[in-house]
Order: sequence, then C-alpha cells, then structure tokens
Amino acid sequence: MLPPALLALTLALAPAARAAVTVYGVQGALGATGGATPAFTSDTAAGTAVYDPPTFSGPAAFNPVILAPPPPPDLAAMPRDRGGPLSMPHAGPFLGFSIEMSVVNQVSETYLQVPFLNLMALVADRAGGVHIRVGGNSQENATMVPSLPNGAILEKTDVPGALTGTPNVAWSPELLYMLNNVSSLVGVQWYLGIPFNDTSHLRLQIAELGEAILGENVLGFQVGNEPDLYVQHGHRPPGWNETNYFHEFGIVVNAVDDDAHIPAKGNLIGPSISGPWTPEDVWNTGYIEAYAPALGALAVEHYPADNCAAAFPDAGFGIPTNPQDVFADYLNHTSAQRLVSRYLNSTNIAQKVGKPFLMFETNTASCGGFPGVSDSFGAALWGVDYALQMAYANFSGALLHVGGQNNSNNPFTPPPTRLSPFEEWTIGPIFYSALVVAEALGASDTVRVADLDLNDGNIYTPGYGIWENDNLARLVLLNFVTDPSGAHDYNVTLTLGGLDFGEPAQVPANVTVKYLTAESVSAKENVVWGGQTLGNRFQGDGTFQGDEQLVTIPCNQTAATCLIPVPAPGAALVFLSEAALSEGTPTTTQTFPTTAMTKSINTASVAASVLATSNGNSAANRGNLSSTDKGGFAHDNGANSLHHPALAATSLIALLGMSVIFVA
Ligand SMILES: *[C@@H]1O[C@H](CO)[C@@H](O)[C@H](O)[C@H]1NC(C)=O
Ligand SMILES: *[C@@H]1O[C@H](CO)[C@@H](O)[C@H](O)[C@H]1NC(C)=O
Ligand SMILES: *[C@@H]1O[C@H](CO)[C@@H](O)[C@H](O)[C@H]1NC(C)=O
Ligand SMILES: *[C@@H]1O[C@H](CO)[C@@H](O)[C@H](O)[C@H]1NC(C)=O
Ligand SMILES: *[C@@H]1O[C@H](CO)[C@@H](O)[C@H](O)[C@H]1NC(C)=O
Ligand SMILES: *[C@@H]1O[C@H](CO)[C@@H](O)[C@H](O)[C@H]1NC(C)=O
Ligand SMILES: *[C@@H]1O[C@H](CO)[C@@H](O)[C@H](O)[C@H]1NC(C)=O
Ligand SMILES: *[C@@H]1O[C@H](CO)[C@@H](O)[C@H](O)[C@H]1NC(C)=O
Ligand SMILES: *[C@@H]1O[C@H](CO)[C@@H](O)[C@H](O)[C@H]1NC(C)=O
Ligand SMILES: *[C@@H]1O[C@H](CO)[C@@H](O)[C@H](O)[C@H]1NC(C)=O
Ligand SMILES: *[C@@H]1O[C@H](CO)[C@@H](O)[C@H](O)[C@H]1NC(C)=O
Ligand SMILES: CC(=O)N[C@H]1CO[C@H](CO)[C@@H](O)[C@@H]1O
Repeated sequence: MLPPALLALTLALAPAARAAVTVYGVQGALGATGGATPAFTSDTAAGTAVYDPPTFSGPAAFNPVILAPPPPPDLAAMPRDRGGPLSMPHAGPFLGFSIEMSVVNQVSETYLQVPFLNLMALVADRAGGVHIRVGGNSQENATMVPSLPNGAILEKTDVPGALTGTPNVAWSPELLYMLNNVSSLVGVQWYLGIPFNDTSHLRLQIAELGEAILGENVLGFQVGNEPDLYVQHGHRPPGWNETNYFHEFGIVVNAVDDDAHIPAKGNLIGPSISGPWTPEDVWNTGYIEAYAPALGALAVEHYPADNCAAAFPDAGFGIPTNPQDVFADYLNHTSAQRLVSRYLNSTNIAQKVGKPFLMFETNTASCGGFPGVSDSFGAALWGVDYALQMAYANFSGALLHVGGQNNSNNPFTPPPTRLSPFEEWTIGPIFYSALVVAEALGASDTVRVADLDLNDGNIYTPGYGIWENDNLARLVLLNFVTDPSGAHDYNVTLTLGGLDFGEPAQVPANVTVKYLTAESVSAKENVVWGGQTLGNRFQGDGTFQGDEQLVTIPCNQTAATCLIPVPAPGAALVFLSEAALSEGTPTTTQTFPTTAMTKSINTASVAASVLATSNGNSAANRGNLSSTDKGGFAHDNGANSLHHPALAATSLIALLGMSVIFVA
C-alpha cells in the first residue's frame, strides 16, 4: 500500500528532462601541461555568503558561486507516522557511479589515481562493493583497436557538429585491463556498453574482451544509451520508434547468443530510455517477454532538469536557467518522490519478472548540472533522499553520473592542472550521499527500506527506516532547511509500536548517531560526515581528515522513547544497535599510498608490480582491498613511482576521467 502522498504523485509525472549529456567544449584548464596554478583556483568557495564571481573562467567543476539558501519554512513538528510499505531486499552497493566513457581517460598518461582508489575504498568498505558504469553517449560509436600509440587506453576524435559534442572514441584492451586492475585493488565491479550506433555492423569486442579480461568483475552490458533520443540527436531517421528499438535490440541478443567468445548470455541491459518514451511504451512492444533470458537488468536514465541552454548556447535550447531559481526544487522531499513516481509501475513489473531495475545514469541536472546547486551541500541531502526513495520504490541500484571537469555534478574531480603533488582533488558534496547511503544500507544484502512519511509528510524533513533481517536497524533523518538560529532543528521521537514491522522489543539504552552537516545548503566546503571531512576544493586525497565523531543519545527506556535532534540543515543516521553500527561503519579503511611522495616524483600512484600480481586478496601490504573486510589498514611506503607495466612511460591513466598527475 502506498502512502497517499506517493499515490497522488504517481499520477503527476515529472516533466521529461533533456538528454543526459556530458558537456564538452566548455572552456577549461584541463590538459594544460604547464605547471602554473590557474588563477581561478584562488577564488573563494568558502562560507555561506552569497557569492557570484563576476569573472570566473575556469571549468564548471571549480566554479566558486554560492547561492542563497531558500528562506526557512514553517516546520510543524509532528509525531512520526507509520510510513509506507517495506521495499524488497537490497544489496549493499546500491548507489554507485556512472562515468562517461570518453572521460575515463582525459590525458594520455598512465597511472591509477590514488585519490580515486581511496574514495572507492571508502564506499566499498561500507557497502561491500561499488558498482561503476563506464559508458554514456560516447559508448555508441566506440571502436576497439588492438593498441594505441604510447600504450594509451583511449583516443578521442572530436566530431564537428555533433549535437552533444560527443567525441568518437577508439579504445584498446588496456582500458579493460586497467578496470580489472582497479577491481583487484578495491571492490569495484563494472557495467560496460555495447556500441549501438549501427546494428547492421555490430562491434561486440567490448563484450568479448570484457568477459575475457574482467570475468566476474563485469556486471553487464548496456545495449543502447537513451535510444529515445536517437532521432532527436540525428542517430536514427525520423519515425524510428519503440518497435524499431525492439527489433534492433533483438539483433544484438542474437549476435551475442551466436558469439562463442561471449560465454555469459544473460547480462544485457536495456532499454535505458531517459524521457521522451515512457517505460510502458517499451514494455508494450513485448520487450520483456521476448528478451527475458538475455536481460540481466532493466534500466532507465533520468535527470530532474537540464542545463543544456547554458551548456550549448547556440543549440536552440532557449534561455539558460538561473540556478538560484531552481535551488529550492532540490531542497524538499517532493523532488525524490516525483523522480521515482514515473517508474513505480515498472519497478513492480521488474520484480514480477525477477529482473533488477536500475537508474543507470542520474544526477541533479543533465548537460553538466547547475553551478551552485549541483555542487552544494543541498545536493548531498538531495542525493541521500533520492537514493533512499529509489530503494524504497524497489529500484535495485542507481548510478550518479560523473561528467568531468566541465561539469558541476561531479562526486569527485581531479585537479585542473598540476597544482601540488597530491591532496588536490575536489570532492563534491554529492559524494557524501554515496557514503551515507552505503552506511545506511550496510553490507548485509538483506536491507529493506521504508519512507516513514516523517512529520506527517512534511516535505522538508523526510525520514527512512532501514530493516535488516527484518529488524529495524537504522534510521535516516533529513532536514533540508537552513537556519543557523537552531529554530528549525527538529527532534524525532522514536517510540516503539508505531511501526508494524520488526521493531526491537525494547527501546535500546542508547542509540548512536552520525551526522552529515554543513553551515548551509548553499555551502560547498566544510561538509562533515561523522566529524570527518574529505577536504575542501583542491584539498582531497580521498581519505578522511579528522577523527570520527559518533554521538551517543541515551533513550528513556521507561517511556520507551529516544529523542533524536536533526540540525537545519543536515542528515542524521541513527544506529539502533551496536551491530547495526559496526557493520556499515569501518573502524579503519584501507588507504593507498600517498605518504611517501617526494617532490622529485611528485605523484601519487599505485605500484605497477602490485597491480600486475594482485588478485584481490593477496596484496598483504594493503589488506583485503576487494573484500568487505574492515581490517586491513596499511600504508605502503615503497611503491609510488612505477608505471603501469603495459603502458608507456609518457602515459598516465586519468582514471575516471580526469586527472593530470605528473612525473617529474
Ligand atoms: C572541457 O572543455 C575544454 C575546452 O573546450 C576541453 O579542452 C576539455 O576537453 C573539456 N573537458 C571535458 C571533460 O570534456
Ligand atoms: C558507427 O560508428 C563507427 C565507429 O565510429 C563508424 O565507423 C560507423 O560509420 C558508424 N555507423 C553509422 C551508421 O553511423
Ligand atoms: C556515430 O554513429 C551515429 C549513428 O548512431 C552516426 O550518426 C554518426 O555519424 C557516427 N559518428 C561518426 C563520427 O561516425
Ligand atoms: C513504429 O513505426 C512503425 C512504422 O511506422 C509502426 O508500424 C509501429 O506501429 C510503430 N510503433 C509504435 C510503438 O508506435
Ligand atoms: C504498467 O505497465 C503495463 C505494461 O506497459 C501496462 O499494461 C499497465 O497499464 C501499466 N499500469 C499502470 C498502472 O500504469
Ligand atoms: C519542492 O520540490 C518540488 C520538486 O522539485 C518543486 O516543484 C517545489 O516547488 C518545491 N517546493 C518548494 C516549496 O520549494
Ligand atoms: C516494493 O516491493 C515490495 C515487495 O514486493 C512491495 O511490498 C512494495 O509495495 C513495493 N513498494 C513500492 C513503493 O512499490
Ligand atoms: C529537542 O530536544 C532537546 C532535548 O529535550 C531540547 O533541548 C531541544 O530544545 C529540542 N529541540 C526542538 C527543536 O524541539
Ligand atoms: C549504550 O548502551 C549499551 C547497552 O545497551 C551500553 O553497554 C553502553 O555502555 C552504552 N553506551 C553509552 C555511551 O552510554
Ligand atoms: C523517562 O520517562 C518517564 C515516563 O514518561 C519519565 O517519568 C522520566 O522522567 C523520564 N526520564 C528522563 C530521564 O527523562
Ligand atoms: C584477507 O582475507 C582472508 C580471507 O578472509 C584472511 O584470511 C586474511 O587474513 C585477510 N588478510 C588481511 C590482510 O586482512
Ligand atoms: C589483475 C589484473 O587485471 N592485472 C592487470 C593489470 O594491468 C596489466 C597491464 O595491462 C595486466 O597485464 C594485468 O593482467
């Protein structure tokens, strides 16, 4: 049974956002080979005062604009309701990442990026793994070549006039070895995409080599990225429709079936539509029934809005949206509810046919996001609400898109050019969403989620319960309001007996709370999770700074209540037992070596010798990096200067897009 608010919303479909597009071609400093610090990096992004940089000319990922938080609303504190139905059970790696194929490598140099590995280890230690998709528009024309000059993994050719500016990509098998190297170090598994630009001349090498090289580290292959936009983007003739997609998908299914080099047959993913077609338009072609044996998962892609007019000023998208005007749209529960409402019928259908239903690509806005919104603390709260709402609505997973430096949405962005040796990444507030969700869902793979309809459905204070093995284990309580006076903090009175399912027989003596906080929803810096931060702009190395702070709140066992304060703004993750706390909260996290850097080497990297031999649990000096083991904290002091063996010395793998790290 749906809560009434949700029911009503299923009828009100969110307006279809435009294409999910990585922005290319906006002026940016990446790729600069000089050593000078770009002037824009000293521009402030701190504090909460509204700041509109008049002259900012750097890449969007480093735009220091600070918006005004929406004024505080009236918050009538209400006792919590029973909430909606429990979701189906979920696995730990629910909220992962989607990385545009063409930005996996941005410069032709070859290192695994230590901050990236550290960040993925943070998520994997909490969730038991991380799911990452490498793909997007650029997968469609991608072509395998046996090798590239200087051992590069990827070569991009700009395509003049392409609407989304998507470059053509040639990739070498080294790309897949690189991904497998990452998997051997951190518990990452990958989604890849089979090119779909031309189904009369299929190129299945990514599946053939993907299976051979990545083995069980490949989760599945997307077939067609946003096919409902092909006609609009000029990739199919006018009139090409759902029926055509159905037939072309079948061509790939048959080709994969017939290909002896693709041993796994049941892991294709579709239809990955993003808006113009509804999922029902595709289901009504008989898609699920026809291809059930070939389908590993059903998927969609969707963004609540787009910033295409600003990203492509000459493409006829109209007047650019003023980010300040849409900020409030992200700062209430209606946003998450609307985003999932259009898929409730489909998640239901997917469950009935036993297929996972994935949000394959999403974030605050397509075409690069909105500066000041997408990279604000408000986006972190929004990301938690949206992900948990998807879990509640029986999605099986969701991937936050990483578009590169010309993009405001990024959960993490390498430095714009060579600044300092390391500690120089920018960790977007929305990365913290992935951490909170990972800790909230834990690694038991048994969790079920309910929207608690908290405060009688107050849109500024949503809350979720998380049941583990049918027992209420954790709560996530959000407060979207900014009010430094404290007048909009709220208390949740946790009483027992109000929920129908799996509450503890007795109120615990105390509960433990971890807070996600920042000064304001507008803030970009000083985001703190449980007392720790990943650093401000240009300051992150992917490890936490500061000591973890857990708040113990005593409960009144006579009255059977616990009073849990939730700051404005902020999120509280409440652990109802020691077991619920320890499972998702690693006491130590593996880190990759950045301690032994010297100016002469001037980089942070992982030893090639380790990469070449690691199979995931044999690298004793780093603990069990690909497992969910919480134990192996170690620094590696020796190995930081070697190249990935099969790659040329001039190359550096700018993993996931983006970085420039230099070897002197
Ligand atoms: C960002 O824009 C610049 C300038 O057009 C371009 O050189 C660079 O490749 C772009 N970055 C990405 C990630 O597309
Ligand atoms: C599909 O992409 C490949 C590789 O870029 C290209 O050679 C081919 O012409 C494209 N097919 C069509 C129909 O555009
Ligand atoms: C990529 O494929 C599309 C068809 O999906 C085609 O329109 C486009 O021209 C191709 N681009 C290149 C450079 O081959
Ligand atoms: C797609 O177009 C074909 C040819 O016009 C038509 O027969 C078919 O019914 C259309 N399919 C849908 C789902 O509209
Ligand atoms: C759900 O989708 C199926 C398949 O497209 C359709 O037949 C049915 O009418 C839909 N139900 C609702 C409530 O939208
Ligand atoms: C809440 O969010 C929805 C959806 O994003 C938006 O339409 C609405 O205006 C927001 N409400 C307020 C009061 O800001
Ligand atoms: C999610 O799935 C569960 C189990 O099948 C079901 O009881 C519940 O109603 C579903 N929730 C939603 C929001 O559809
Ligand atoms: C929350 O409860 C604490 C402890 O009883 C109290 O001091 C505080 O004023 C309450 N805050 C609100 C907003 O009700
Ligand atoms: C919390 O309660 C447990 C008993 O359930 C007790 O062992 C523990 O010491 C308490 N912790 C604090 C900080 O009060
Ligand atoms: C606990 O609740 C009981 C019953 O409501 C009340 O009498 C008592 O004062 C409360 N204890 C504390 C420490 O607040
Ligand atoms: C790695 O995991 C294996 C098997 O679980 C265990 O025996 C070993 O001690 C672990 N190693 C480290 C360094 O944690
Ligand atoms: C574990 C693993 O996949 N290692 C690979 C790392 O990359 C090198 C170079 O491409 C490969 O030779 C290894 O097999």
